[in-house]
Amino acid sequence: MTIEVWSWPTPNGHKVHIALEELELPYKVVPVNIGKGEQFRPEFLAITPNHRIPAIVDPEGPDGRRVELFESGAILIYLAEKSGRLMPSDPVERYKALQWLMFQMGGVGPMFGQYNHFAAYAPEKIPYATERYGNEVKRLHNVLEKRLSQSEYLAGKDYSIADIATFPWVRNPDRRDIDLAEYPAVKRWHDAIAARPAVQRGVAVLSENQRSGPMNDEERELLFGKTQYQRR
Ligand SMILES: N[C@@H](CCC(=O)N[C@@H](CS)C(=O)NCC(=O)O)C(=O)O
Repeated sequence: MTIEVWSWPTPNGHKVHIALEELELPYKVVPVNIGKGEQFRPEFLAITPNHRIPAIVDPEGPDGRRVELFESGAILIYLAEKSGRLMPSDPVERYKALQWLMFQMGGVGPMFGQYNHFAAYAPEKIPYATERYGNEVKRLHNVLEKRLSQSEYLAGKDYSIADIATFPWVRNPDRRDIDLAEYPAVKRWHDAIAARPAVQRGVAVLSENQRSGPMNDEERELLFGKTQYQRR
């Protein structure tokens, strides 16, 4: 049975595309153009009240029951458990995989995202904000560097959903003014993951829609203006 992936080519979308490519599970992408406000459509809100991609619908979940899920971390855990792969079998490494997945979801994603916002999208430059989030981006890279200088992958010796969650955020380091040469273990890990054929297929999903250049007024309004904050 085909899993529906409601998504767009952003780091949180890439995570799910990469996992599905690694697992070779049949899936169909339903594009949700977040620059055109498609995240606010009723059919998407019926799956996720948070109106953010990614979300999945698996018509054949546990015991044949339909599963609808949002939050990329929960989706990665679901896919790993469904397939029995991408999660270490060793119980200690399994908790490590969950720990680093939470570190990505609670730290890397939100902090890097805020840095992108203030460095690239804010209409005025606010030095306190760019400095605060820029410092967090560097601190989080230092944490990753420390871990990856002691361990091949984030969870341990095996590639796992923790790596899949983190890779799309570490890719394109220049967007966050990061030079990976300063983080050699992160660079070693990044290059190994970037070379995986499934990762290359995953980041290519919907890539023809990848946004580039400055944000237009419509996108700005949808993502950061009244439409975004309307009560639904
Ligand atoms: N914690 C969520 C974050 C999802 C998220 O922020 N998605 C962004 C794209 S990366 C989005 O859909 N933005 C649309 C909007 O802000 O309206 C997850 O990991 O799934």
